Amino acid sequence: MNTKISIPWEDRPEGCNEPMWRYSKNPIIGRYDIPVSNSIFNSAVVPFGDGFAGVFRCDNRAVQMNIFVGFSKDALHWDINHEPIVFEPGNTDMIDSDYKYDPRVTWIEDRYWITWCNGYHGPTIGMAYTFDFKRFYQCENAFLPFNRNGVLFPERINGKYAMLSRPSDNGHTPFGDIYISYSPDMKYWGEHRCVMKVAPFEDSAWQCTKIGAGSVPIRTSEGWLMFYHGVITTCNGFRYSMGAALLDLDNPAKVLYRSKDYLLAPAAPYELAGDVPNVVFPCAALCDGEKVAVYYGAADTVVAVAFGYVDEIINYLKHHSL
Ligand code: BMA
Repeated sequence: MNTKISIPWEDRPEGCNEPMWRYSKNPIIGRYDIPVSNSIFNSAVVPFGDGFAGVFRCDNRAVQMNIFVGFSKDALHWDINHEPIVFEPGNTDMIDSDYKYDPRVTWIEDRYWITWCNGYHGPTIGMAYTFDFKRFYQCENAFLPFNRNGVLFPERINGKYAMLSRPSDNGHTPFGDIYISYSPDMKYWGEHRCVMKVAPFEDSAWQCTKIGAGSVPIRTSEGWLMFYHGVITTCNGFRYSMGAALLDLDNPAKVLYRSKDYLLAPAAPYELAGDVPNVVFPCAALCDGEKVAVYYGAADTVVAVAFGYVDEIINYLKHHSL
């Protein structure tokens, strides 16, 4: 956990008893915030220099999905480049990429790593690194197709890099559980283990169709705190909500606690209406050790933020766990 940074924050609104609450000025990024965009959503931010950098999913007006870099002083007001990221070869030959979406970013050891859903004969996990958010080096895809929601841990675990992911299909995937994989070098991944499965409908229906890792896990004294999305299939299609899990620090395949009650579900107008209604899709979290700001895509159209206190969220998980 980074204890020096000043993260975006707004106190809990009066009368609110929820474990997390929305920023009053949501959405922080609008769908047309850059000239080419149809929508800007499911995006990731990290502390960078004396401010913040982000990797944003922007679908253009041909609805081609790509990732763009942006910078901010306060992590709320963003300047997003008008052109998508151009990659150079990293640890392999340049890989085809029919599309790129749903980025995550984390600092590991000496550089920032970006993972995203990469179109290579179907969706799989693309990877790249950058030192400066100016030059980007695309590496081997982590897995075979089909896979989505690849999220790296911010440090090695027992000497190896670790990534969560969600094996899927080539379409809108009516199933999906969260797995963990390990790598000695960020290129070859193995030791795949199941971490969490969907919940039984009768126990926690909001996450009974599929689940996927959301934010880069945050190290706390009690475990890795990770925000994830859970999906229910309704008569109008999928509904995406946000929960959290606390994973064992030494063996993150072991779930200590996991949301039975969701932390945030579509309810605000910008979550209910958009290109895909009823979507809350977390992709990043900024944490100062005490407070957390979670960045999520809303209705596949805009970017929004929700706040909470780490100890309250962990406490809530303990008392509302599956
Ligand atoms: C998933 C991905 C996400 C999207 C979600 C809801 O399969 O495509 O990018 O937010 O569906 O449409």
